[in-house]
Amino acid sequence: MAARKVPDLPNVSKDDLLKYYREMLLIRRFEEKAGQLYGMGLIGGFCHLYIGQEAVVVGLEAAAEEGDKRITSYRDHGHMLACGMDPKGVMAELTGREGGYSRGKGGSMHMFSKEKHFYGGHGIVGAQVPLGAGLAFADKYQGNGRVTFTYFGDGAANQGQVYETYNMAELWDLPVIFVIENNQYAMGTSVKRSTKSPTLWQRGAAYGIEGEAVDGMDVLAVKEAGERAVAHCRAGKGPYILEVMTYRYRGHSMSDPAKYRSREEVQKMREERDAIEHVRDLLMQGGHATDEDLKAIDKEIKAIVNEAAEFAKDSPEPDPAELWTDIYADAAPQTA
Ligand SMILES: Cc1ncc(C[n+]2csc(CCOP(=O)(O)OP(=O)(O)O)c2C)c(N)n1
Ligand SMILES: [Mg+2]
Repeated sequence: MAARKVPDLPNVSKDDLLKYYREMLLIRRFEEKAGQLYGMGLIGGFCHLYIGQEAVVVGLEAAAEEGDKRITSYRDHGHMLACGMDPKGVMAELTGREGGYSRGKGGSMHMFSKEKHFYGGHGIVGAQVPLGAGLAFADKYQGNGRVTFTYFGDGAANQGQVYETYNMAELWDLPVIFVIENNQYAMGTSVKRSTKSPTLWQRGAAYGIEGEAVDGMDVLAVKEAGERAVAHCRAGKGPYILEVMTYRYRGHSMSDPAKYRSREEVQKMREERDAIEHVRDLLMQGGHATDEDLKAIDKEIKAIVNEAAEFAKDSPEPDPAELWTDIYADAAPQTA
């Protein structure tokens, strides 16, 4: 039997809406906990939180199918959770423990999951863009019908390698979705200070690539745009660009003093545009969930996150002998 539809929202069922709520909340609570652990000295190095941008990955994952791939930058915890990676393994990696996805040797920016088709976590701005096109090249070569979500930021969108990649991706009709997460800032530089062109997605037109801008604080709008992009790629029409307009509430990384924007600006986005609050309103106003129901979900999510943090704290640090493992890949089998 088809799931019950939410009135005035013909394209979404109550169950889907609750699913998106839960998934976005998991990312937010996970990131809040990561921020706490960082403050306690349990996470070292860089740590870039995704708080504020949750609707981007949750909306796009809702448009993806099993086997589709994703690759992103260093701001990657949300992408990992949204594609179903285990919060315990992610948190243990953040804290540099043996139970982490890279056995504690990669940290926040270097985690991968072959099972979930998550290809990192890349610290060099823009580096993942040609790699994403390479993944799509492999899929096209194998004719397996898969698409690759290649995420990058507004700052990365000013890099030359992005445009070299656009050219090749369109030339070869690669099934790659270029997702520009426009969160308005590249470290302390606002988009307004770094570029005069009003939109980033339209730059694809120079290479013949179609695309669109989408409201990244609205998970339903992101999902819909994602479905258009996926359909375009799976139909063999080549790449597609989604410029997702979003906002990060926290600093660039944990060491950002955030002097380049006002508290009021951040506060206004949180109060007026928050993606989780938006879905909460839809559920409450549609009469699909009570305050109690949503509190119970929050409790459940907090328990998952606490369990992940406990797992991370209890997991041992990697054995020193591990310094010499996983450095080189095994040689690929040679074919005649
Ligand atoms: C090639 C390179 N140049 C500079 C840096 C330093 N750096 C790290 S993140 C960043 C800003 C990127 O901003 P954006 O692409 O908008 O992504 P966001 O952090 O907003 O997610 C810079 C300049 C880097 N890591 N790599
Ligand atoms: Mg940015």
